[in-house]
Amino acid sequence: MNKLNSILSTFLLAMIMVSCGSDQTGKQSGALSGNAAERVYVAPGDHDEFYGFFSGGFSGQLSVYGLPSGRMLKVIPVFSQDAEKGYGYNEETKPMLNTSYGFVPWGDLHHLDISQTNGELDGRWIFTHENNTPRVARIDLTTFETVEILEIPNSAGNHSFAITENTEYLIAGTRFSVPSPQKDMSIEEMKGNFKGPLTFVKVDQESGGMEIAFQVIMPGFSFDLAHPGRNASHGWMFATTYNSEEANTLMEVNSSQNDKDFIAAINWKVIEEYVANGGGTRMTANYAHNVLDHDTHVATSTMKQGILTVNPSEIPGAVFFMPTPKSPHGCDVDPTGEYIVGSGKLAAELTVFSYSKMIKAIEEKNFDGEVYGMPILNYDAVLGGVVREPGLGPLHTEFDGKGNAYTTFFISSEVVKWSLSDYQVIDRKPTYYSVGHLMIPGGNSRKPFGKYLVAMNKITKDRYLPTGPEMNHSAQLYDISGDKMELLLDFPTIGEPHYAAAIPASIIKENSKKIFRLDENAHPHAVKREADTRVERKGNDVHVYMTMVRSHFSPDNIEGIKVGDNVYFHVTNLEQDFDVPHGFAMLGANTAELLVMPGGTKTMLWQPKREGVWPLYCTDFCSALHQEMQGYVRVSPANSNVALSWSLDGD
Ligand code: RUQ
Ligand code: CUA
Repeated sequence: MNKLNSILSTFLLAMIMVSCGSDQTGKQSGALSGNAAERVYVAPGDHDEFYGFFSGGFSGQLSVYGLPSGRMLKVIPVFSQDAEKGYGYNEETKPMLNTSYGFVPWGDLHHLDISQTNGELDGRWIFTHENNTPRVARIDLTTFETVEILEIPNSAGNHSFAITENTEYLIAGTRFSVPSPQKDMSIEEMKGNFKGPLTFVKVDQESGGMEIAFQVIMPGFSFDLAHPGRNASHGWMFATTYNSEEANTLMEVNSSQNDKDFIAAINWKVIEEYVANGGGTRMTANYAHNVLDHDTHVATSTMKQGILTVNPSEIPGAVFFMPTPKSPHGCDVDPTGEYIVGSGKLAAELTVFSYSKMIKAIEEKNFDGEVYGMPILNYDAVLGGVVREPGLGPLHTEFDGKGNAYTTFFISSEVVKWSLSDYQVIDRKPTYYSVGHLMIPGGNSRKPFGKYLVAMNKITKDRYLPTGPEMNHSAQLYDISGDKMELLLDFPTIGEPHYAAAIPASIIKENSKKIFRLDENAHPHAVKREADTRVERKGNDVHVYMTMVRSHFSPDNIEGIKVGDNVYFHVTNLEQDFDVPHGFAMLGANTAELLVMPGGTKTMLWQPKREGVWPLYCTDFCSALHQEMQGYVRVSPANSNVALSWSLDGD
């Protein structure tokens, strides 16, 4: 019970720190210098310097903020339905949320990263993942749309996630070890029988398309965070584990028994070669691969079968374990690729491993036993150094590219700046309150843009006007261009931002698509001019081929629909300039509106329940006569013989 006591007192301390913090607003403590407002002010009409992409956590979405202003620019729906945009409601995008469990309308988005070339942000795509139904997703940064979602089979919860420095692979590691493949067995027999698969997803360098390359069947630990090697350490992947105890109950105590868990160092190049030479075993698997077609803008979901698995204990040189104190969470690699920071959540020191020492220890076989047939490296041989008394409850570290690291401390609620050259603490600033992740634009690449740091806090408390029992989480922007960090701004976020990534606006702004040509719309139900609009009946299915343009629908009067019909409205927006969507809402529909982007087509299924005359209208204010953008559908009894007809202004 000693362990439990120490954990309880840690939390007690955390609560005290939080409540102490509540009467320091950050202003009184001098954290705000006189011209802070000026430094985050982006004048009306001016653009922000950075795009910031923030994980929406349990909202399942990704949000886009401008930095330094903290202005929210957009929510990009990824793993959850979004009624505002019709994502996951309209017929075109429903397949995006298909899985081997059927349609899953919600997801828990955790980490994300921007694609890289030679270890630098290239701004082509964002990749992200989901913690509940294991999935990874790709967002195209020319259109800011989710274009691909790939389910990860034989995994359970995906928490560790990383992209290699040329976007060769995404790694998605399981947080919950499970029987692999899944089967009915006693939970008590977990130890030694559950597995912790790490999935390597290959990314096509041209199209960005994702495909599972192989799954490394690791021991049944919880894989928490992962980061790729870079420069010299490119070809390696580092992932923290907790629960090396392989406990299955009262985890807050039972998975904190070992003094050290591990950072797993995985040489994926060795595994890649093993696989290329015919290594590995096929395992049954059933998983969905959902792709939004570039030309039709219609998503398809394909069920795939079988994956290649490898047993790392059979591949010499593939996996080594570095003992890491006290249930490590973050695992962060600096821009040079030499330092690997392991944040033991319950540790008094911050542990930093050296990549070159790791290689030497491997060459000299400086081992300290093994785990399921894979070597444990001698702790002292791989240790680069420790940061002493850095704070309480370290979680994550980012880098400024000038030799400094910044680590968040959840329990003592602060960001601490320290030097990679001598492990000395340089500065510390409080966060309000209880920070989880932090982000420096490019801070997870070879080339950070070390001007700002954003802390993402778990507790908001008194930072904003109270809004009922819950408040949005808070993000805080610090200026890190000088020796000391300076707090400049607070802004609320959507859901829980587990991580964020930011990039200079100049890298992606010019590539943002502005013209959406109608003649490039290859949707099978698109109509490109009003003369072609029509209504067709096939038994109980009625297809309405409709157009929208400022400010009317064609047709806008339809008769001959009957109770019990399945009415498919295929609505094409004839506008081609960006920022001119039209909406489509139908009284009595059991789904969300359509929000049809310029040049695009979307489909709503409406099953009229009652006879009558029912209105439809545009939901998005599109012109001075937006309010006039409306129409009627007449619904007759199931046995009526009202002829099918449609018109616009009597034609
Ligand atoms: S986690 S607060 Cu989901 Cu990234 Cu560390
Ligand atoms: Cu179209 Cu409002």
